[in-house]
Amino acid sequence: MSKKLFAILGLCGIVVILILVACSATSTDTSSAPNQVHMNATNFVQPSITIKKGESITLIDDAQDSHIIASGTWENGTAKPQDELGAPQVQDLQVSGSDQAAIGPFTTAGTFHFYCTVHPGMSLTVVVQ
Ligand SMILES: [Cu+2]
Repeated sequence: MSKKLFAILGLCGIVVILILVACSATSTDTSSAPNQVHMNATNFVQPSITIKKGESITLIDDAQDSHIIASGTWENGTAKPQDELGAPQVQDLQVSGSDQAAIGPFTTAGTFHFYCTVHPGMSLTVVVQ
């Protein structure tokens, strides 16, 4: 009798664990929005990101310092503003400390460049596939 009871309790435990695992997996999926690029005080945390056609990117400022993003890149310490055909044209997109901003959607496949006008060398390459 008590063995049966233990078996039933054990099965219930397994079912509960399976439900918890399934729920946590689902909530992880929804909480991690895709195409995030984090920024620290002076730079993009990653130099490039690859996305699919039609998607946007979200810039997230983890520091207190503001960034001003524009189309173009840094070349040997010199800012090179450049609007690229097929890319969203960004001019003076300000991202304040602990804030975020989106760029996109990117509707054309290609390789596009953005930079921060405040911080020399702060460049981001977006590859759209
Ligand atoms: Cu910056």
